[in-house]
This record gives sequence, structure tokens and C-alpha cells, in this order.
Amino acid sequence: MRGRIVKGVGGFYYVDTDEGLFTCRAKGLFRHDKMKPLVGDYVEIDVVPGEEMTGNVIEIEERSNELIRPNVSNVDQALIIFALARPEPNFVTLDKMILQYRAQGVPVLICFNKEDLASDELADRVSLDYGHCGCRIFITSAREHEGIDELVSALKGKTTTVAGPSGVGKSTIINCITGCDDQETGEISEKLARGKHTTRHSEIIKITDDTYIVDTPGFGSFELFDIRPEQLSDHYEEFSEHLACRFSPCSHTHEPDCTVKAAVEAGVISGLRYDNYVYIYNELTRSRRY
Ligand SMILES: Nc1nc2c(ncn2[C@@H]2O[C@H](COP(=O)(O)OP(=O)(O)OP(=O)(O)O)[C@@H](O)[C@H]2O)c(=O)[nH]1
Ligand SMILES: [Mg+2]
Ligand SMILES: [Zn+2]
Repeated sequence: MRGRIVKGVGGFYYVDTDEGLFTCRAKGLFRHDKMKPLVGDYVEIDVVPGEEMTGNVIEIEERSNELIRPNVSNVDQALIIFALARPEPNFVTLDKMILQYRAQGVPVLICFNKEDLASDELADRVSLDYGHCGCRIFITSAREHEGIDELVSALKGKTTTVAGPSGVGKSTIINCITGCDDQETGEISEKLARGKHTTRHSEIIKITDDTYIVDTPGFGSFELFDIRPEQLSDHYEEFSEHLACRFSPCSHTHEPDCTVKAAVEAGVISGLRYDNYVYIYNELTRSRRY
């Protein structure tokens, strides 16, 4: 029987099939070729006779892609969710996430949630700063059900994984979309204004027959890998029209007659995005020395 792994916990894989949800093991079959079943995998299962809704995963179909963070497969796009407040957004982390997915060829949507807790100025500013980064932007309040309909229409017919720090409202937004309270959500810690890592395992939720969203655990920090500093600017959509620098290659950090820097000074490229670019560039350059 064919199905899709919707969740994996403690060696068990929950496989959604036409006949319902089967609890499966993988029986060490994949240890030889080091292929671990992932949430998102389409698989073939053998039903265990005489036991209720139990099976074994015997084959994993070829993946269209495999994300590292979160570790899920066969996704069409990533929905990065940040809160405008509680927790405060870290834009360097956001930019690293955008870079990581773009480098993997995964289209990115960005959702700034908790609009109800933020000033209009902040919502406007992030819309401007991220308006040209090549990702669609959504401003939402899951609490007040604002902006959710636009988000839903961007998910149609696709498998979307959410990603973002703990406590930004990933599970709350999914509950808002499905209209159920199935995903567990957790209050922000009062003292630190941080999430408490409420979601522990990635899980696919079916919105309609061909629309899926993956709830994922939030993270504390996010580090880039597999991007060389000299490739970094390739992933900045807003730089692409301003690449007539005197030096080639140009790192766009210190060289004279850099047209990227000129565009920043003219206010055409967001200063926030550019400053974060320089920060990330320097970080990648430093880490390469060791
Ligand atoms: N004010 C406000 N609070 C929100 C909003 N969305 C979510 N919250 C609250 O933020 C807290 C964290 O929400 P969760 O949905 O658990 O966050 P999460 O991103 O899934 O967190 P992890 O599972 O830990 O990664 C909960 O108390 C939610 O009620 C919003 O739009 N506005
Ligand atoms: Mg959650
Ligand atoms: Zn330059």
C-alpha cells in the first residue's frame, strides 16, 4: 500500500494512506544505505496481518527534495514565520533562513505574525525591507485571524513546511488555517519573552486533498552551511539589478565604485538587508579560515 509519512516519533512512522493512518516501523531495512525515512516521504508499506492499522515501511519513493532544517522531504515551498514582537524578530536569522532555502532552490514565503502586538510602523518597515527579496510577504495576526485568508490561498495545491523560531505562532497559524485546535501551542515565557519549544516533532497536516502544511519544532539559532561568501550575493534578489561594480568579483563590502553600495545609499536596496548581508558575509569569511 502507498502512503505518506506524516509524523515520526521514537522509531514509529505514521503513514497516511487511502485506508487511514497506519503506525509503521522501518525494520532496519534502510540502515544499510543510510536512508532514514523522513516526514514527507511517499512510501510503500506492508500491512501487518492480524494487527490493527499496523505496518512496515518497505520502500521510500525518490524524493523531489530534502530540507535539512526542518528535516522534511518533498516540499514545494517554505513558509518562514517570525513574530513582529514576543519574541522580537532577529533579522539576521531571518536572512540566513531565506538564504538557506533559496540556495536549496525552495521558494520562500515570509509571514510576520503577531501584528496585533506591533506598531504599524514596524509592519510597514518589514514590508519595505523584505518587499524586494524575492519572497512573498504576509502580515498576520493569528490571534485576530488577520491576513490568514491571503496566506491560505498561497498554500493551495502545495506542500508547505513552516519554519521559524519557537513561540512565533507556527502552530497557532496552522490551527487558524484548519479551524481545529489539533496543534499544541504554548505561552511565551514571561521573563525571557521566548517560546518554550512546544512542538517537538514535525508533522504534516492535510488542509485539503492536495494541500499540506508541515508543523515543525521552532529553533533557538540557525547557522548557514554550504554557502561560500563569494556566492552569497547571488541569493539576494534585490542586488541583481545593481551588479555593475567596478571590481569583478566584488564582495560589495569595501570596494570602491560598488553599485550595490550605491543603491543602498540611494535607498533603493534596504539598509537592513544590506547590513545583514555584510554581517553574514564576514561571518562566512571568518568561519572558512578554520
Ligand atoms: N498576540 C498574539 N499572540 C499570538 C499570535 N499567534 C500566536 N500567538 C501566541 O504565541 C504563543 C506561541 O504560539 P505557538 O503557536 O505555540 O508558537 P510556535 O511557533 O508553534 O512555537 P514552537 O512550537 O515552540 O516552535 C501562544 O501563546 C499563542 O497564543 C498572534 O498573532 N498574536
Ligand atoms: Mg509549535
Ligand atoms: Zn559591488
